Amino acid sequence: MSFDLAGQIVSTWGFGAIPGTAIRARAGDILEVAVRNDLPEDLSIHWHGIAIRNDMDGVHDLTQPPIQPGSAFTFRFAVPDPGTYWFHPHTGLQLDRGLYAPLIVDDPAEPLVFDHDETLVFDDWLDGLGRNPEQALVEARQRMSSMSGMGGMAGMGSADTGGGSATGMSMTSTLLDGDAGDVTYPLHLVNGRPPADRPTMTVASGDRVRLRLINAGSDTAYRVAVGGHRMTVTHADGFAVESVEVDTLVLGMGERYDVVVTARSGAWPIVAAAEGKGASAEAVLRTTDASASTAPPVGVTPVELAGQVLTYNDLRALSTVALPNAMTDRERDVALTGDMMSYNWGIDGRSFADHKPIDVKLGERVRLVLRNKTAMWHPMHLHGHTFRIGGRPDGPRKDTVNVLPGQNVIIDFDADNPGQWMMHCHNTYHLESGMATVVSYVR
Ligand SMILES: [Cu+2]
Repeated sequence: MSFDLAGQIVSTWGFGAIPGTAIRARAGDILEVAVRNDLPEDLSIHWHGIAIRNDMDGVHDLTQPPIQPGSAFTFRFAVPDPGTYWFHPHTGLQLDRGLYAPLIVDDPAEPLVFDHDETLVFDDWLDGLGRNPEQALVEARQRMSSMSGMGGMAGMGSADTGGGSATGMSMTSTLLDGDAGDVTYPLHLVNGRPPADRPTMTVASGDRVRLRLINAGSDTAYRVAVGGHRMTVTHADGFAVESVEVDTLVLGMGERYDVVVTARSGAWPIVAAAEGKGASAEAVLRTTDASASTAPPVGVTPVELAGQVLTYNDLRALSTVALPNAMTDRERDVALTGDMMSYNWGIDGRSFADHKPIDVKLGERVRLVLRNKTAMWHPMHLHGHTFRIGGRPDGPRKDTVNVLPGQNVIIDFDADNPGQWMMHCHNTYHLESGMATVVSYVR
C-alpha cells in the first residue's frame, strides 16, 4: 500500500491503513477476524497481551502454520480480559513496516469515568525513506561489530551521561541505563502521522480524556508527556493499577499504559520523545475554547518530559486484578544474552533456532527471574499470560517488561493456559536475531 508521510509517499505494508483500523470488543466476546494475506511472503498475526487459546496465538510454525501469500485464515477466539491490546505480525521484520493496529477490549462494568477515549499508537518509521527493515538489520549488525572492535558496546559499565543524539554511535539514555537502540529512524509517528502532520484531539476544557498509549515501535522506547498536564496512570498493559500521578512515563516496545488527563484550556503538545534518539512523535490536545491561532510549535519539548517519571515500583495492581497469593511451584533463571560481535541475541546463551524450552505444568505458580547479561535493555514479552512483576503481592500485572542492562526482574504467573508460548524480546531486530524461547506446557 502507499502511505502518505506529510507529503512523502512511500510504498509499504499495512492492514489497509496505518495503524490498521482498531478492533473493538467487550470482555467475554468471541472475536472472529478474517485475515487475507496479499503480501509476497508468509504472514502470521499475533494478538498481543490477550490470554488467547494457544492455536490462535499467531506464531507461525509454533502455534499454527503461516498464512501463505494469496491465502486466508480466520481467527476465532475469546477475549477474556478488558484492556488496551494490539495486534501485529510475528514473522521476520514485518512489524517494522506498517502492520499494526489497536485491539481495545471494553469492560462491561467500566469503573473509570472519562469523557473521551483516545488511542495513541507510537511507531518508529524508516520503511521507504532511503532504506527498509532488512537493510536496517544489516546496519545494526555492522554497528554492533564495529563497537565490539572499539572495546565494547555503548553503555558498557553504565558510563553514559544521558542526553542522547540522533547519530548511530551514541544513542544512549540514562533511563535505559545505556544503549538506547540499534536502529536510527528518520521519523516517529503518532497514529501513522509524523510531526509535520501531527494529529489534533479536540475536547472541552475540563474534560477527562483517557489516553491509551501503545508503543508499536521496533527499536525505540518512547518517553511520553502532555504539556501543561500531569497524567494519572490507570492501567499497565491493559490491567488496572491503583491510580498514580506522574509527569511522564516510558514505554518499551509492546508496552501499553492508559492514562487520564483533565484538559486545561489551551492547545497542548503531546510528545513521545524517542528515548535517547533526539527526535519525537507529536500530537496536540486542544480545547474548544482555545483561540484558533494557538498551537504549540512543532518540535517543542514540554518540561513534563524532564519531570517525575513513572517507575515500575510506583505501580500497584488493583486488588481486583492482582495475582492471587500462592506458593511458587517452579522457579528458574532466564538469562538474556548476546554475542555482540555477531549480533546474535539469545536466551540462556541460545538462539531461538537452538532454544531449550522453559517447561511448566498446568496449575503451577511459576517464577522466572529474567537476568539481563547484556549491555542493552530488552522489553521482554510473554504470550498468553499476564505476569506479575517485582515479586511483591501487589506487583502490577503486565505482559511486557523492560529489563535494563545488568538488571534482574522477577515475573510470576499462573500456568493456566496450556500450550506452547513464545517468550521473547520485543525489539523486532533482537527477536529476528534469535532472542526468543518457548514456555512449554508439559504433562
Ligand atoms: Cu532485546
